[in-house]
Amino acid sequence: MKNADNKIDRAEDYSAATKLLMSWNCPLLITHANPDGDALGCIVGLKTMLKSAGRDSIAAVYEDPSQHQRSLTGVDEVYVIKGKEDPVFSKVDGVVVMDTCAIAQLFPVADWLKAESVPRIVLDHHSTRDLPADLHLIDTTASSATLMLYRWAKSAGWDISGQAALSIFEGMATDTGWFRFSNTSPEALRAAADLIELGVNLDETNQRIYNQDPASLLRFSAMALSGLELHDNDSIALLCVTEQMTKDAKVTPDDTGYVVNSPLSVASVGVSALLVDWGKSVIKCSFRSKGGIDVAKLAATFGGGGHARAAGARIEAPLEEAKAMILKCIQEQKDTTPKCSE
Ligand SMILES: [Mn+2]
Repeated sequence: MKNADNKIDRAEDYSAATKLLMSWNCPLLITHANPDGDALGCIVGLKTMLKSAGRDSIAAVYEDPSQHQRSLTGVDEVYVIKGKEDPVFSKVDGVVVMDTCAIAQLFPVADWLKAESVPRIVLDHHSTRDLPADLHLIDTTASSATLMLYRWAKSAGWDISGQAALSIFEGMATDTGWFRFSNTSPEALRAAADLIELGVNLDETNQRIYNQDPASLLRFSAMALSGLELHDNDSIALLCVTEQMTKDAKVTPDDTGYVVNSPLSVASVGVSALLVDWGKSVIKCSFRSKGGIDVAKLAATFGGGGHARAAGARIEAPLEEAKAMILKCIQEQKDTTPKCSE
């Protein structure tokens, strides 16, 4: 098994991946913990296409999907791996890891992947990579992992209609902020147009994914924002959330992530960090940036990973200590960022 470069997605790489995947009887399709629309779109989309091709596979996550995640197509049917001793590990003969290549994001499957020499394919568009694989499909310029899955499907000749089209579309749309973020490429828009021709209903999909939040999320948001800290002339936003707040607002841990985006709607805010304190001195951090600060670098400082504008990490430290470390790291990175418009 080997580690990967920044771009491995020539036509022959996709054919080799298809050949390897088709040599397995029952692949396990997995993604990062706390999966977003792109992650879930990958595992559900690939499972659907393999099913159409008459092949078995198991698409799996590590926690019961939240209500928000369940608004995505097919997520109700994904298997939930319950810990390191889950019987699924003895059933599968290959693994496809999608939308991540960071071991830290694969808990609780990480230990099994490290211990077993089960063959594996990685399909990813992130720049953080420490998971060795037999075959990597990597394109850090791809707007989403589902766009890479679309390329793979085209190369393999899989049936992309129906639910597969919807899964791939949902992944592409959510990872690009409904085709608004800077990662929206002409290729992503062309693929989206193809998927609409294949039956994706734009308005239905938009209504189903957005503006469907329960009132509890708004209450949680109000709690989280009440503790907002703004530093360095309102350019750095820090939000802290505790387990108790999620209980008081009656939201699930998976529902906590989205508040990190709120501060970015403020003109002066360039970077936003959300720290979720689950007790036992483990702080789950989400970082978002408008582009001036590379939050993938920031997350990597703490053993995490992600993109330049969206990343995450787990820090083992008390909340106040974690907060101070993050603030210091952001300030240090800011100092070395070339100034263009100030
Ligand atoms: Mn993604």
